[in-house]
Amino acid sequence: MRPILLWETSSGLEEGNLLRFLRKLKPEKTSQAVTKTRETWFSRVKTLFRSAKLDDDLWDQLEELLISADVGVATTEKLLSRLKARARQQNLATSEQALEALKQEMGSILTAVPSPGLENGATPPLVVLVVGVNGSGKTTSIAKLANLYKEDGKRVVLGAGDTFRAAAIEQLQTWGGRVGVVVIAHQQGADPGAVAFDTLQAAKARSADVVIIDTAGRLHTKVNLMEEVKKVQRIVSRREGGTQRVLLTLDATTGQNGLHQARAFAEALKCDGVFLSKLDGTAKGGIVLAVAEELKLPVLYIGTGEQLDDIAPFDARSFVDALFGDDAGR
Ligand SMILES: Nc1nc2c(ncn2[C@@H]2O[C@H](COP(=O)(O)OP(=O)(O)OP(=O)(O)O)[C@@H](O)[C@H]2O)c(=O)[nH]1
Ligand SMILES: [Mg+2]
Repeated sequence: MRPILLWETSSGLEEGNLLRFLRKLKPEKTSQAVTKTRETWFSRVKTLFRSAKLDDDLWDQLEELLISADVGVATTEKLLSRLKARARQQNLATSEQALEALKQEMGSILTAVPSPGLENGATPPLVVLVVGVNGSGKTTSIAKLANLYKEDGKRVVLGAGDTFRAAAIEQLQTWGGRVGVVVIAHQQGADPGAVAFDTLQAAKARSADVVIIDTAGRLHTKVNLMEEVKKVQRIVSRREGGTQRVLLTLDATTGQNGLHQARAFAEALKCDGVFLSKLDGTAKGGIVLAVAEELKLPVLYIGTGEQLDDIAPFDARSFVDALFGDDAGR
């Protein structure tokens, strides 16, 4: 028997409401979110290519601009060496051609990481455990996702797994009330594993389609707290049926330091993708390239503000176009 897919894949099956909805949302949200990055860095990249000859000086200036946009040293080196090789092999004569090649190379870094997405091919319930350092945007991003799914007609249950921080439970309950979804919670100080377990039970009783579990923010260096979140993951993964995913939130404004912390999470837990929050708050959106290249994790969603609908699914093409301002009029 064919499994019931929560959302249809793109393999010729009928497109679900969610995908249609997301596609509608996508370009302008992405474009707004990278306004600062575009104005600060990538317009300078464009100007550089417009005014300079294809020589070592251009490559040096490009390197500087990419590193200052938080693309990261390793990813910048890789981009430059691929670009230079291409310029040689394809005899690129003009800087316009080189700029086009740069965009293509950026696109290929972003699409090199396999990205099944959270939803594609998932069998209900889709259980998403959200992890990340303190203040990285976990709870807000959960509310945004819950809202998306709810608008798509899915039954959503949230689990208040951050039992550590004072007011964390109320924060999720407030969001849950605003979105109109059930929040399963224990008292502050309770075992987060028990909250996860109860949330899964409640989701089963309610035939939920989507379960999203919040966790306490933690520093990657705190071994006992990392063990605690691993335990929650084990409880989630023991659930029979459904699809379990781990979503890592990363605050785009924290740059290379955030990337370093995220790497530790990715090593400790098997993460399925990144929710890159606060992309609207940084001029250094180049971090997206470093996430793909250095963490080898797909960026699945971006946070574009503090409100419920400030979310966009990540799409490499829209992102690169938005960075270079090539998406006008879409
Ligand atoms: N501008 C902007 N602000 C965001 C975004 N996502 C979250 N925030 C803000 O970032 C702050 C922290 O967000 P939370 O969702 O509480 O982060 P958290 O990871 O749950 O924090 P802890 O539970 O303390 O670990 C809040 O003030 C949010 O409004 C975003 O995409 N853009
Ligand atoms: Mg939180």
